[in-house]
Amino acid sequence: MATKKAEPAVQPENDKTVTLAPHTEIASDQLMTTNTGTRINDDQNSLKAGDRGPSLLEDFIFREKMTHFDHERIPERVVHARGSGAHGIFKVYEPMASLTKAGFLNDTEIETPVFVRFSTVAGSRGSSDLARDARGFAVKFYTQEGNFDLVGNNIPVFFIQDAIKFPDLIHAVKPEPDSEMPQAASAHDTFWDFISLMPESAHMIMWVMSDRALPRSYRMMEGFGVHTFRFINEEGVSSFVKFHWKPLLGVHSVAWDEAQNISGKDPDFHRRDLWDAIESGNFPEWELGVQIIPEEDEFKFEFDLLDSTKLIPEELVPVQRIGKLTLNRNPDNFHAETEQVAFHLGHVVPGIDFTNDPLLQGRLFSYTDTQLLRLGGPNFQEIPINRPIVSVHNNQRDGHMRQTINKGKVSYSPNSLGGGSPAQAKASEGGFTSYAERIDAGKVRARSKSFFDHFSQARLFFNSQSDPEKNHIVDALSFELGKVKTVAIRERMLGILSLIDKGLAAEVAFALRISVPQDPALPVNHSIPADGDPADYDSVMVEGSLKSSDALSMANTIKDTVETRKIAFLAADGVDEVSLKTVKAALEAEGAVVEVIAPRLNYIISANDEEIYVSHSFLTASSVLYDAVYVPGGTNSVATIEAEADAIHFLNEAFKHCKAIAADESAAQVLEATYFSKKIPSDFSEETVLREGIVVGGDAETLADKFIIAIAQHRFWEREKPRKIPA
Ligand code: HDE
Repeated sequence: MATKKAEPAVQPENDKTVTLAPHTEIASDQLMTTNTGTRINDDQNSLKAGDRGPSLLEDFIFREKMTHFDHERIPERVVHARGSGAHGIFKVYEPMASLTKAGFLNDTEIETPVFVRFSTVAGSRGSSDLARDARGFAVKFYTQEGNFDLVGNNIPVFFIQDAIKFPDLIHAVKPEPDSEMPQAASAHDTFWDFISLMPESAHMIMWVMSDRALPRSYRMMEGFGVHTFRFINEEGVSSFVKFHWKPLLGVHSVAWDEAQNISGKDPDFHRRDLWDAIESGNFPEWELGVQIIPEEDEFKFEFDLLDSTKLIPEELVPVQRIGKLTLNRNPDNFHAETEQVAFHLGHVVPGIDFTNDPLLQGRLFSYTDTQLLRLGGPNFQEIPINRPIVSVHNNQRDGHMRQTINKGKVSYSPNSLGGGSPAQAKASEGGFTSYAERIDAGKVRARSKSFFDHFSQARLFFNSQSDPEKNHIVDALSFELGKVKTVAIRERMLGILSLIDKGLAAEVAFALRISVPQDPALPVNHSIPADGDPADYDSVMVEGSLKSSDALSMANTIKDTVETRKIAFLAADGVDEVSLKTVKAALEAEGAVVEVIAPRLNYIISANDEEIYVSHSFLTASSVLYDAVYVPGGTNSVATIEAEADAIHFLNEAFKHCKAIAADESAAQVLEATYFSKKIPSDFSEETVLREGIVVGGDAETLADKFIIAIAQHRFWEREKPRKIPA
């Protein structure tokens, strides 16, 4: 579990952060200089002829400052522009030698430094964290054998099967090119036009319409390498491998209405959450999981291992947890680190290799190519955050902004003048050798028929969801297609949905008030070659033998901890100290974060005349920024809170978003003033608390215990059914 450290937060060092230190500038107690080190006497006034001007071209101090400012921006990433990064370490549990020779997966003593960047995909750099979207989960391991990048997402499958469709997919989802609307949203015509013509996206669509696309926190989402990769051991034996990240806090989401509100109240919600957790010593942790498939089992599955629209159900191949990632240090500078970090699937180390997944193969080209534009030239690997922790020796030279001073005359190989250096590394010396997969094939532009089952895993995912999760998918599709203006696109999508699940299609059709096409033909994949026969591109209908998989539902996630959950206490002057402090202490002992919210900022005075710190007034706080809410007792405090419209709204909204709610016995009247007063259960047995998520009364310790059980459940989705809360 994440460890809670005493303040102040430490910024742990590792082999990578040590190499960053010489590049780090600290201005404290220093005099101001130009970029050439000349001390600056006046940074307030430009050089002028007379105190009323004009300005003089001679002013090298002004010119340097302004020129640098004029050139501050670099192109944002074409996708995944909005992101947040953190440093950390990775440690393997047991040597993995039987599967891979990768050093960092074999030495249990080594703490491999990592830099991780989380991101949304579609929005631009300044967009909200809470968009309905996949999340990027990119990890750079600075290993003793060079950098290994695991550039994954929080969803284990992808929209398309062949990289050549990626520009089309992204053009469709990005804001429409004439109006540049909508920002960071897939709910528009061009996206659904494309999707409705691409049946291969059906599985991914189920995931992005599910709660997975609305994480509560980056710290509470899974990560996936998506493609099948290869492990290679010392004997050269290869196994297929799928990579997973399993968060130790469980996988949790927010509600869609909540997400939209958070986008207004705090568009940096995920960035702030990650930053604050690390600053306060609540280091986020994930276990690295692998699914291993022996080479000889390549064709044993109902789907193709090279098809990135398919996952391997954990029931078929269990996930072995092989090591732990801990994020323990925030970056010092967003631009230098998070913005300039350059990930690429081609950054591999001996022991890890690629497969022929056509999506993976295309990505191997795209990532370096995009860095050349984004970071301005071929020397981006020399930017401190991108440098490996091992030394670099080759004959690549020059280019814009070259940092390395390569000594000597020789920059070619073979050479005799340099004594043959740098010499190629034998495999026994750690030289990378590609897996000698046998290929014997004609050169064709084609897609394998083994990729044409587009629906069985979309159905598996839908069938695996709990009822509330299914409802959320229906609501999400109704919302997204409701924003689509072209009726024909909505109808085409209903055709696709009915091939996944007829009930799902019927519910979305009901919301849109159009009818589901009866027995729709299996959709043709419309990206067919000009001379192709459409019949050759039909989807095939496969009834997968696995009907449901527990690992796919977030309802089955970890629900036994309240660590790092944010709990709002609504209080005012006259608050009863025992009822506030006892519950606060109990929650904090379990690792939760408590914030007191009051009508005015700074402090309240308790019934015993003690000042109690207030984190937010109702002006700057909102229930959507908290996981649960508690109203402590105290006659005057309760009367003030009951009369405070913002407090009642806070509670109504918390109820609407299915959060745990608690009130001291004497504060019960505050809950009576809410829209959900009729839903307050009269008994508070553990069973009721687990079902309803509302706790009122009892002594403060018992109340705290029950409240903790409720918060750990995360959400009480059953409450959504009546939809009676007008908050
Ligand atoms: Fe990416 N992707 N991608 N992608 N991707 C980029 O590279 C691309 C795909 C992912 O935090 C770009 O440096 C193609 C799958 C992450 O810096 C670009 C295809 C997965 C990040 C690119 C895919 C990802 C990127 C843009 C289809 C999950 C952010 C900026 C073949 C496994 C990394 C950049 C960061 C970023 C291309 C599909 C994950 C353009 C061509 C599948 C996490 O190179």
